[in-house]
Amino acid sequence: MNADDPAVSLTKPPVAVEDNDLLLPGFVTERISPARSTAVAARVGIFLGVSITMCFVTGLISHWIQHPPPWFWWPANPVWLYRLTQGAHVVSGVVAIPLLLVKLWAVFPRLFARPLIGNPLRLLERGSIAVLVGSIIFQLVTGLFNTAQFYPWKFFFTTTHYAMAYVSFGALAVHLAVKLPVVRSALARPSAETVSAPKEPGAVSRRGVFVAATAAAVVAGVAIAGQSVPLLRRVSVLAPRSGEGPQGLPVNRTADQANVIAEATAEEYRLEVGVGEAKRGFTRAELAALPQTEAEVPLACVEGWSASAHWSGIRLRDLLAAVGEYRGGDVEFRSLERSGLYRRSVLPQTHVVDADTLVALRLNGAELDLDHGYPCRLIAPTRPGVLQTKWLSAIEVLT
Ligand SMILES: Nc1nc2c(c(=O)[nH]1)N[C@H]1C(S)=C(S)[C@@H](COP(=O)(O)O)O[C@H]1N2
Ligand SMILES: [Mo]
Repeated sequence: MNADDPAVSLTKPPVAVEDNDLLLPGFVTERISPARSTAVAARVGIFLGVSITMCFVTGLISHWIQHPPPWFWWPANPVWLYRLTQGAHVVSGVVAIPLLLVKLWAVFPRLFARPLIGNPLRLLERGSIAVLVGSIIFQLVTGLFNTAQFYPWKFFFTTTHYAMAYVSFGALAVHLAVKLPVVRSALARPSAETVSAPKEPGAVSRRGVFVAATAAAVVAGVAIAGQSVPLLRRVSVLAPRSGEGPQGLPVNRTADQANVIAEATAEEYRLEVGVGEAKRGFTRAELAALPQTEAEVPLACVEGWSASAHWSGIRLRDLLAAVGEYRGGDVEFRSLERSGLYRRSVLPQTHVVDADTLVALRLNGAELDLDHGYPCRLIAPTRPGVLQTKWLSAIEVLT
C-alpha cells in the first residue's frame, strides 16, 4: 500500500489519537480499524448511558419498595406499574450487555494510549473507566444470572447488586463529565465520522458497527422481554421463568420447598388477624364465607418475569374491619413458613386501603393451588412478587 493513498490515511489514522493529545504505540495504530472511532464510541455510549440510567432508576425504585426509606411513597395504582418498571429494569440491563461489548471494542485500542497515567485529570478518567467497566460487568452478569435464579457465588445477590449500582452509576457520572468535550465534538461531526466507509476491502465500517450494536441490543431485549410481554414469549430464549406453572402462573418456591404442606392443609389451620387490641382467628371456611371480591392483579417477580392473574378473595380492608377498627399504619403479613427470606412482608397504608388488595383464596377461577399459597395469600397491586406473601398465618396492624 501507498502511504499517499487517501484511502490508507483514512483507514490507518496517524499516531496521534483524534480525541486528545495522546499517543498510541505503533503496534496498536498499525491494526486499528477506523470503526473503532470516537464517533462509534460516543454514539453507542449514549445508548449505553440511557439504558444504564433506566436500569439504575428502575432498580432503585424496586429496592425502595422493598426497603422503604421514610420519605418514600409508591402508589397502588395503576396495578401494572411495578410490572412495567421491573420489566424495564431487566430489559434495559440485558440490552446494555451487547452495547457495553461494542463500546469496549470501540475504545479498546485507546486503553493503550500513552501516557498510561499522566496528569490528575487523566488519572481520574482512567480510574473511573476501570471502576465503571468492572462494576457494570458485575451488575449485568449478576443481574442476568439472577433472572435465571442461578447463583454461582457466595455473596447475597440483593445487597451486593444494590451497593454496586451506586458505584457504577457514580463512575458513569465521572466518566461522562470527563468525556463531555470529546462526546460533543464527536457528535458534531456526523458526516465525516459515521458516513466515511473504509476503502480497504473486508474492513468493517463505522456505520456497520453501529447498526450491528443496535441490532444486537434489540435481539437481546426481545430475548428477555417475553418474561413480561406474553406476545414475545415464544421468541424469548432468555426468559427462563415464563414457563407455565399450576393455574397458568410460574412458581418460585413450591409448598414442598417451603415445607408448609402439613400446616397449610391441617384441620386446625387459622389465619390470625390483629387490629390493635382486637384479635381473631379465621378458619379457611370462615374466610370463604366472608364477602368475596375479584381483582385482576399481575404477579411481577423482581427477577423480571410477570404474568396477569385473576384473583378472588377478601378485601384486606374488609377483613380488618371484621376484626376491629383500622386507624391507619403499616400491616404485617406472616407466612406458615418457618424459615426463608420471604416469610414476612410489610404493606404500607396506601396499599392496605386499596380496593384491589386482597387476601386471595382463588386464582384464575379455581381454589388457590398449594404452590400459589393455599389456604390464602396476600395480593396487592404494583408490588414486587417477593412481597406477595403466600401461605399466610397471621396479619397484624403495626402500631
Ligand atoms: N411465604 C412465601 N411467599 C412468597 C415467596 C416465598 O418464598 N415464601 N416467594 C415470593 C416470590 S419471590 C414471588 S415472585 C411470588 C410468586 O408467586 P407464585 O409462586 O404464586 O407465582 O411469591 C412470593 N411469595
Ligand atoms: Mo420473586
